[in-house]
Amino acid sequence: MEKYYQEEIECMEPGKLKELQNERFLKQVQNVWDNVPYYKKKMKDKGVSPADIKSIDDISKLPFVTKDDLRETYPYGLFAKPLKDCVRIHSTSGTTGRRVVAGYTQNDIDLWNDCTARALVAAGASPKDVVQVAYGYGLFTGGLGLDGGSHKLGCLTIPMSSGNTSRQLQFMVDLGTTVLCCTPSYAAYLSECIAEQGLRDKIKLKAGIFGAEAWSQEMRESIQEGLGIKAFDIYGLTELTGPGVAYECSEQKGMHINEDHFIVETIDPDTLEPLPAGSKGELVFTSITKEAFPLLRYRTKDICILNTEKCSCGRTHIRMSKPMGRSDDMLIIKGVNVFPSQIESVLIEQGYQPNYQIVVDRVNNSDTCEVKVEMPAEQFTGELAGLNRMERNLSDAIKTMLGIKVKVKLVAPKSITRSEGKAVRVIDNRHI
Ligand code: DLL
Repeated sequence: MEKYYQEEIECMEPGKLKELQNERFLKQVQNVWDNVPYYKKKMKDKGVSPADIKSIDDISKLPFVTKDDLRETYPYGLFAKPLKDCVRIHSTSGTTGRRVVAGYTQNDIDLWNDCTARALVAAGASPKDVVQVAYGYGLFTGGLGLDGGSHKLGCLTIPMSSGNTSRQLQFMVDLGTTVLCCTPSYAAYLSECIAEQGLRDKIKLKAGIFGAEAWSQEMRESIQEGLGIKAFDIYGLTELTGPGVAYECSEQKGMHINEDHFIVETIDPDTLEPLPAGSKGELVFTSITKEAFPLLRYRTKDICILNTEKCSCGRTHIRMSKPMGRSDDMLIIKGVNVFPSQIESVLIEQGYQPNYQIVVDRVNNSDTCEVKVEMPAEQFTGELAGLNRMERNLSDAIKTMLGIKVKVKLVAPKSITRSEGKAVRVIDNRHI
């Protein structure tokens, strides 16, 4: 287990870490120049070659890579290794355009598993734990990602995948699951079912590792209370391996980025200029150990704040805040920027469960926004008429948070479809 709390790496003095990053970074730049013609061309187009890159301080001379580059080079155009050296593919669940295909060598998988094992250790797991992996297995990276870390750490791993909620609960009780890994929205649903079925005293859960979608601090508190656990955030994306790019420690104050594998920057998404730590910006990552599918300066579209302060857990790796949503997910309603997680915070603060859907439309050239929210089951009398005051109160609270008026519609408990993976919170009819 000590091996996966890699003190010599995770608590490395910043100067030494930079040395390690430098060495890996320079090797990676040369690697993509030599082995990925698309990169070589992109670098040449920007008038830069490996000779111009002397250290990480020159990183901003390199061109960015965006999802468009990945689509253009689909499926293998950014691979730096021949296919005979690759052992796995994962792919994004992207709904528009071509899917993104990421490749892994065996070494890539081993290092990725180290990253998720670190996340498990940071959440308090040890080989004594029973880890139920309820992220989807398959092309999505969640299932196999946490599964790999759990195996590495030596935990008893239950490879459930997502869905089949009654079997999830049965195994959780019968097999004595202590650590649950799934999306926060599925964790909230499991918590709801556990309460309904009176299973709270029969479960042995102590921690959950939840990520893959935005979730608010209020939602964390609600899950922690419902399941009687500590709920830890985990971040990652397919393009960079999957879960485990960053993870929370016992302090639960931001996610430590695995900086020995990823160099992080934040940029202003409009000017593309690098921003200092502490400013809100788009996350950009450079993978310095990936062999099959290395990405330099990949623009994630995730908006967040970096924190360089030393963490009381002892880890020195920089921390990222919870992403405030993807710039992709950000809605512009009546000219105002709105992230679904802001609405979620208000709902939970007002005593509702995070079961909601935001429907945006355009009527007579003007945006409309309706937030459907489930009535708390204990207050529901079977009658939806006459709830105007509750709806108005909620609408006022949302207006205080966002500055715009939205229509709130209370709906019957359980009428909004539950998610077993990433929840669909927004239906935007303006683009149909
Ligand atoms: O969601 C990988 C993952 C699996 C992460 C399991 C954590 C746990 P993708 O499907 O490629 O990969 O989606 C990546 O999901 O750019 C973020 O916008 C969002 N995301 C991931 N983790 C978080 C998180 C996986 N903890 C995209 N909080 C990313 C908020 C997250 N958003």
